[in-house]
Amino acid sequence: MEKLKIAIQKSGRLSEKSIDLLTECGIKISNGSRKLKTEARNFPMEILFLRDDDIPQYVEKGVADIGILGENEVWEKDKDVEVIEKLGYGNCRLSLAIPKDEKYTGIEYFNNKRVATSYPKILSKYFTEKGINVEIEQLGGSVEITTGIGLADGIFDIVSTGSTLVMNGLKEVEVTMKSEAVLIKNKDMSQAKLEILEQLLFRIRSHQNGQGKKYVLLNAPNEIIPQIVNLLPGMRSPSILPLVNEGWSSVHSVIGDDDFWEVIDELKRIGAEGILVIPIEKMIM
Ligand code: PRT
Ligand code: ZN
Repeated sequence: MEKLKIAIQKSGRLSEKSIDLLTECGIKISNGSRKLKTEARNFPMEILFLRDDDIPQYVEKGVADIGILGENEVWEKDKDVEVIEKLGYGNCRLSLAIPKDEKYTGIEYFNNKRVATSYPKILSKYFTEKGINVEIEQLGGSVEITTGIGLADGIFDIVSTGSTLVMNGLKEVEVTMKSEAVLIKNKDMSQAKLEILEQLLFRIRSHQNGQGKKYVLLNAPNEIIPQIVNLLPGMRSPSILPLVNEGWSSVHSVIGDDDFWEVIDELKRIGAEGILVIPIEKMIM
């Protein structure tokens, strides 16, 4: 039987979360990331553990069918692969930063300056579009120290909390793009493999649909049900079940994490009782 080959990062920021995602999809992996290659025990999938930089190339050539990596790496490597799904972790931004005491005057600041980065392709495209002429110093890492030692006037790098910049006496002056982990695919996959991929995507989406949401059950006197329905629109609409206690109903619905406490406070205020909140593991749409 055909197996879908997926490449994930061997060791780094995305490794654990990528394994977790597969686990959430019910895919059991035997040997962890110590080997280069392993097989799923209960799903037609083979897992390759690679450096993230190499994943676009492996997927383009079809050595792996699909891969998980940061969007930033996909843009930089610019291989002929297709991004099929954003995965919601590994979030970061690609930013320009300069020494904190420099006065920033806007993007023209960078005209005829030297900028150090590990993302030369993305950066040169960015400045070309802006019509700014810069000299790019391409480095494999530790880009943030280059202004201090006189190698560059500014840097272009990945930022998440911003503390690395601060620690190195830099300030972020432009956020050029946002990135997160994505799933990429080879453009020429067999029908059998595409079918396995569909199955995987269905599981990933069901897991993601449940993220950031809670299941809510509560009891309420019938006369306030219209108000509750307004507060809890749910997936389609809430379920309402009569209670043995005459004139009362039980309401079941889904609520988002974002406005969770406001909605709960409002439900209590209008007279809902026995409110139960339950985490959602998967949500099949
Ligand atoms: O060995 P391999 O080549 O596989 O790994 P790598 O060292 O190239 O990548 P890794 O594991 O560092 O990152 C993998 C992916 O995680 C990146 O391609 C991004 O998509 C994503 N990601 C998310 C990050 C960060 N957040 C991040 N903060 N990648 C790197 N950083 C670094 C950044 O380069 C800088 O040095 O963290 C520092 C900044 O962090 P803050 O929090 O101080 O701002
Ligand atoms: Zn890398």
